[in-house]
Amino acid sequence: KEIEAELRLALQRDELSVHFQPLVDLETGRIRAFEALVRWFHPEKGELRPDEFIPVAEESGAIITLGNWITAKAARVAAEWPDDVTLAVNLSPLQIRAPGAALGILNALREAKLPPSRLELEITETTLLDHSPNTSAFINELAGAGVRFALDDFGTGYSSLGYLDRYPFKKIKIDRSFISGLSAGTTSHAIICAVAAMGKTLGMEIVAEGLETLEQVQAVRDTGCTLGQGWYFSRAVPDYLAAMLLAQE
Ligand code: G
Ligand code: G
Ligand code: G
Ligand code: MN
Ligand code: NA
Repeated sequence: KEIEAELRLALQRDELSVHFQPLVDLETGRIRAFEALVRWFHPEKGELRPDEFIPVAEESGAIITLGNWITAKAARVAAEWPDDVTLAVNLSPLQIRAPGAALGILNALREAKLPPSRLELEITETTLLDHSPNTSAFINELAGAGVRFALDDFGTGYSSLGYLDRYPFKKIKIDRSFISGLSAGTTSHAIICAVAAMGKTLGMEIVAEGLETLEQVQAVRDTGCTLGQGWYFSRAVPDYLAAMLLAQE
């Protein structure tokens, strides 16, 4: 309750910001996308992570306002990037099921002058579990407008392959829990190989998340993952640093 009221104030007081973490092409080393990750700089509590306030915002329904704000803010930043750099935004289950959700996102894109084809929405397996008709309507409406979809945190939920058939995912993001235990001969290694091979057959990009070391980068590249994300390349950084990373390319 308290944090809910504070969150509303925080939006007014401009305490929230959006940071950006690069997704790097494992062949060329070039930045292909940035994932928007929200941050809250609380005046007393310091930096609050999304895990601490996104669930609260979901319970109270504030996630709709917050989510639209994040998308709008990130889209204005991304509109300044080169045309071939994609913006990835995370979506909560509630955001997708809310009436008018798709329209809210399309409005944010229009105001930011970001073409829908440059937005990619990250959805987790857990979000899809509800089989809500609103969820399919949301995905189909935005996909029809050119927005792309990524299946986030893959491997941590039910990992139903039916989702890949039912929804137009262009990308699978392998959860970072598979990376931490990665070395040849492990189950994690075999799983990443299998997912990468499936992605290739289906024409999908496969992202390895949570890459922290050069060894991990080389290992996932050898398995056939096409993109990498993690602290090895960069943490999530403010918009001006993201622009600097792009300028160095
Ligand atoms: O950065 P990290 O601590 O940055 O993020 C923690 C979790 O919060 C991740 O699961 C991430 O998907 C989620 N998250 C980060 N930013 C957003 C956002 O803007 N919207 C939603 N719905 N989730 C977010
Ligand atoms: O759930 P999702 O994948 O959307 O959230 C991304 C989360 O992963 C964020 O909390 C982000 O800060 C975190 N993250 C990004 N790169 C790394 C990494 O290399 N190592 C670890 N431990 N966490 C990471
Ligand atoms: O040095 P710094 O902490 O800013 O960089 C963090 C990581 O980001 C380093 O691992 C570095 O290799 C990576 N990095 C810095 N600039 C670029 C860039 O222009 N392109 C890519 N792909 N990676 C970069
Ligand atoms: Mn994500
Ligand atoms: Na993820």
